[in-house]
Amino acid sequence: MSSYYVTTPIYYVNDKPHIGHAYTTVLADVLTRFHALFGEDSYMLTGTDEHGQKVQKAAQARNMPPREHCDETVVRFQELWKKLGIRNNDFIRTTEERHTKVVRKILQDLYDRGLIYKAEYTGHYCVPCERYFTGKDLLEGGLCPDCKRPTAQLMESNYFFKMGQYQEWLIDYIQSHPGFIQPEYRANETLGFLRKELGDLCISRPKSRLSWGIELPFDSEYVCYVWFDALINYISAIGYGSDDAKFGKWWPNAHHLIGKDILTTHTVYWPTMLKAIGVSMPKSVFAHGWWRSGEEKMSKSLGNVVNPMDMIGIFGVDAFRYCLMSEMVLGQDASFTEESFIKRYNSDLANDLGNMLSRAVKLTIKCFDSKIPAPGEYGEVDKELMNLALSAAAPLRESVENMRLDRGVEQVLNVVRAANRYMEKTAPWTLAKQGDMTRLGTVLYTASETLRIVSGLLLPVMPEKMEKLRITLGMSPADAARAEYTRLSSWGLLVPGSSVNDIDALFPRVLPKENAASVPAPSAKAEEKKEAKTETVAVQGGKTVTIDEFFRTQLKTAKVLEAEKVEGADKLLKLKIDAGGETRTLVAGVAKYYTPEQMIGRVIVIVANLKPAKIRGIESQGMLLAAKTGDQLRLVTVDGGDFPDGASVG
Ligand code: ME8
Repeated sequence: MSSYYVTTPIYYVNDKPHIGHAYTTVLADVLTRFHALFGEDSYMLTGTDEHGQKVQKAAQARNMPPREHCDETVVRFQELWKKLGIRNNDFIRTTEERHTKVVRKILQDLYDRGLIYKAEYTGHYCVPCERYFTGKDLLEGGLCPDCKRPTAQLMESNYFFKMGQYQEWLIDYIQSHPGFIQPEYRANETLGFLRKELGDLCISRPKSRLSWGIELPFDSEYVCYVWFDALINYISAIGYGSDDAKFGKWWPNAHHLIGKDILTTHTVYWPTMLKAIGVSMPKSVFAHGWWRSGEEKMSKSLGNVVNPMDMIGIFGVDAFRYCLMSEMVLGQDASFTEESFIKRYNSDLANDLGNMLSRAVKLTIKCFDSKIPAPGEYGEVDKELMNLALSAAAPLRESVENMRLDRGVEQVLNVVRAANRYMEKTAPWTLAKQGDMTRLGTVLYTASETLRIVSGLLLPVMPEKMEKLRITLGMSPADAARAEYTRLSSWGLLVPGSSVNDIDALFPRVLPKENAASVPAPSAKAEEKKEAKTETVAVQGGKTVTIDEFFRTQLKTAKVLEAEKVEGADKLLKLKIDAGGETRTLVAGVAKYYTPEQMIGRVIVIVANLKPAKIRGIESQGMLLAAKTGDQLRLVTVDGGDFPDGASVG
């Protein structure tokens, strides 16, 4: 069995985790689960970077010893990962002995071999980046080339790693290993950096200036530079120098995920360090882009940093994972807005996937006593969907392997959309009405089996929700949680006769903050008008609404149970309707066009989240839709007539 080892950066414990940290970690988890699904032995590492100036300063600000500060802050990361369903195999803290031991061993070895030396140094130091720069690296005004903040000039004795001697080797390695740095343009960025002479790397900090770090084994006056210490986590955690079998198993297939901010450390410092200690290169270093807050950089000073816990509160864990994966094209920057996530959630999950599931399950419950029906003979339309579902796994795999998760997810959603169209074409609700149980069985089986496949393909992204979906389809909990690649390109694995379960909406629609309640109550005058005129929804020329604005209006199907004239108002009918398990009263201005008898039994479309209004002393809980021209009025209904009550329209 081939192996797959993926790492995230280890995060500084100077603050609480934000959406950027959550993104890289969810990405690593999704990749690990996908590779496991493809039959690979997969291993994920994450952790925390606990030494250095940033952490020391954060601890000082809290008036706390750094160790205590780390012990407290690390929990925030660990708890968030648990909450986000991250199944990391290990969590490394750079203050753990298993790590510090390896760092000290490497330092001593390099020192003994003359690859680390002491020298007097004058340079420009950037405190936030914890890096030295030479004068020629600096931007105008002596600013740091990375964070663009002022640097300080420093002169001190320090220890240096002979990084410069590997420059030619590194250029050659990058050029001859095309997949090593990804995306390709990031490799070009590193090669651009390597066009300038590569200096040696200062790997120490005098304790007089910074005491929070790993003491150099050959000079107790110094601690190790935080980056030299941190990068080593990728090998110390998997048994470098202590467990050869473990190290030999994972390291040959190591993949580092990083944000584009830490490209140089991972594609220049780290490879030269590995080269010096005689360890092979990781298979790949993938730098993803930056989440921006709308169009702005996300930063504490701008106060626009997105807290993942808030997003979990709005969307739930799995849908948040889904939105993170589908909203960022890997490698490129992405703009985060709550609206764009809500839009993605409502269209892909609430509408496409959630709706498809509820259509299939509700009819199975109603028409087959909650048992998956056996399919009869498949027709062309069934085979078309079947083939689409069966051929979804391969392109998804290709997209994942090419680090195009957004595209992979979209391909699966396209199958879901095709399944919804299939339901409209085959109209199982009409088959039910006609009592054509054989054909109905085939349609529902085809729909459910398609859902089994797509939910299996989406398990790595939404493990909890997809497991729930699969249990709803009558799969055993063990089967529901287990996705095997071959089972996702095989047909007929749902067992006829197994019991489906009724569930609440898997993905209840999320309304934007300023929504629903803000629909104004009609004034008395407006009420009068309403009596005379049944309202229709129209888009005026030139005045467009966004999809989110549109979906603030909840449209639903409902069945008219009772209808009667409103006393003293010749235009109004009082209706009792079933809006999907709830009975409501509606007052509608349709009496001139429909008799009460004509209304009873009809499936109409209503605005379900309209603020109730009193009309002629009767509380009207919603509004029906109708089309009107001249003196004609027709109800808006659902094609095919007999359609479940309470279905969303949009
Ligand atoms: O750099 N968008 O830790 P760190 C996307 N300790 N990803 C983001 C992001 C954003 N706006 N902000 C942060 C360090 N990230 C070092 C790493 S590794 C040996 C040492 C993610 O806490 C992204 O993965 O500053 C980035 O690389 C990482 O958080 C930086 O986390």
